[in-house]
Amino acid sequence: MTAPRLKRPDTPRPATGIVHLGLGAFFRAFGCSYVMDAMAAGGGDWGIVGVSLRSPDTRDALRDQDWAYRAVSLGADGESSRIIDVLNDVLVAPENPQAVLDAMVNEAVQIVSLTVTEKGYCHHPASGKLNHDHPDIVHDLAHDLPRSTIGYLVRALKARRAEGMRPFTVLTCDNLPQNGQLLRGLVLEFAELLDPDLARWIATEGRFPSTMVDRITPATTDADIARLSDAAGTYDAAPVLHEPFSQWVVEDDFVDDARPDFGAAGAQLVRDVEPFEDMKLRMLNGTHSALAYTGYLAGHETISDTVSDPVFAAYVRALWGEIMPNVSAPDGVDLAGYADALFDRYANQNIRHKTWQIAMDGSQKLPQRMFGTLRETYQGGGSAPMLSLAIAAWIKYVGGVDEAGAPIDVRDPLAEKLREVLDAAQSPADKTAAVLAIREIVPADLAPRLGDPVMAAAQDIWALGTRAAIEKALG
Ligand code: CS2
Repeated sequence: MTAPRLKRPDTPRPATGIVHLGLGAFFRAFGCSYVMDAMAAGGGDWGIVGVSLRSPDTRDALRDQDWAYRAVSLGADGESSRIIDVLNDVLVAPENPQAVLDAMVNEAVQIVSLTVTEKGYCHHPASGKLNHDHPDIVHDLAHDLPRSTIGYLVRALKARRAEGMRPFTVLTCDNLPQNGQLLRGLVLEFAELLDPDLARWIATEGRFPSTMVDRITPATTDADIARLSDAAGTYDAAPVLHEPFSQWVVEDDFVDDARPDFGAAGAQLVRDVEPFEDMKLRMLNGTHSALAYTGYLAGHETISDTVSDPVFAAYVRALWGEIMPNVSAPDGVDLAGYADALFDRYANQNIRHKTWQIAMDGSQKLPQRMFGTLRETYQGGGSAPMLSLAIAAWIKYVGGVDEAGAPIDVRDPLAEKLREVLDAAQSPADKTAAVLAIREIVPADLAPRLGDPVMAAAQDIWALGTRAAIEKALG
């Protein structure tokens, strides 16, 4: 018998106050849940219109449930779930870009939040500047109906200005350093090309708070959907699964101070997010990426499988040993305790977070996850053999062939370019040199310093295999 469809609870629906760009599992497991709690505690009309920038899948799955879905918290010793009902609609941008702009140009919408992943910013990861050659940026400068996130933000702000409206606050929730400031710079660069007066208006009236977001959210599988439907007795076509832990640190700088009561929902509202972001990007995301490449190559499917292997458990501790000396702890945070808590989160066997999922888009992720630590380590006269190994593992991974000779499904906007330079080089040393020479990824000041240690690590990985190379490096 098929289970009946999950129904939206019969509670009053808040009017829309937020448009969210990039409605993936992460925001549905994280931001939607904060907004729901904030409205429960502090009221306000902060219903959300979600926008999928590419595929119609989420819209198609949620439509017959009136946009409600189940969020399941997977603890190490049990799970709990609740229904999230803050979405009022889901739009699919490529199907109807005008509808997305109309939603953003609604005066009741005071916040446009986004989780569009690193590559959604259409910037050069090494410099933080807008990539003027990006096909979507080229398109969006020439057409009124955009394709890129930056295009949507600027065109919508332009229309609001023309209508005499206040701008919305742009609330980025992606794992990028000083994400608000970065996005502000990209939006202003694009606006300047379109209309310098508009750029000036955005610069003075617009607000782009930075945020640090943290909740591990593995992709939902068909098996998860089936299991959860059986357990609940109702069929949810798009549940989200997440760890119990959650942290949101938000710079409290919103247009006209208009925002949900995020504080009542457990978010930290602060003046300066940078120390939190820096700690999280380096200690969590940096080790996540390191474990993703090395773990995948060693045949581990998930992060929890990886850290249950004693070699990798020691490896991640050694990585924190390299990373922590250059992290300044935010007020009241003990970095060693933070690392211990991260280890427990990684070890949670109920979270099946695939190494392959985290390995995606490395060219866009590694700069902010690892390069800052490396630069500061070298400046202090130190060395970083564990991070060098992670970079060598990434180089092996993007070569597209695993240690057993099987192909790897590499997902990265620069996958083709990486594969090309790697196929043209023969030895591990040459392959390393070829990748470190790609300036879009590796800045000129860092490449020469990385050369020797990453080449040495690559030689070990190619000769011994990744796991044995780690054992050797651990000594
Ligand atoms: C992960 C992040 O996929 C990835 O690159 O490192 O999604 C990570 O799980 C989150 O940032 C945790 O907050």
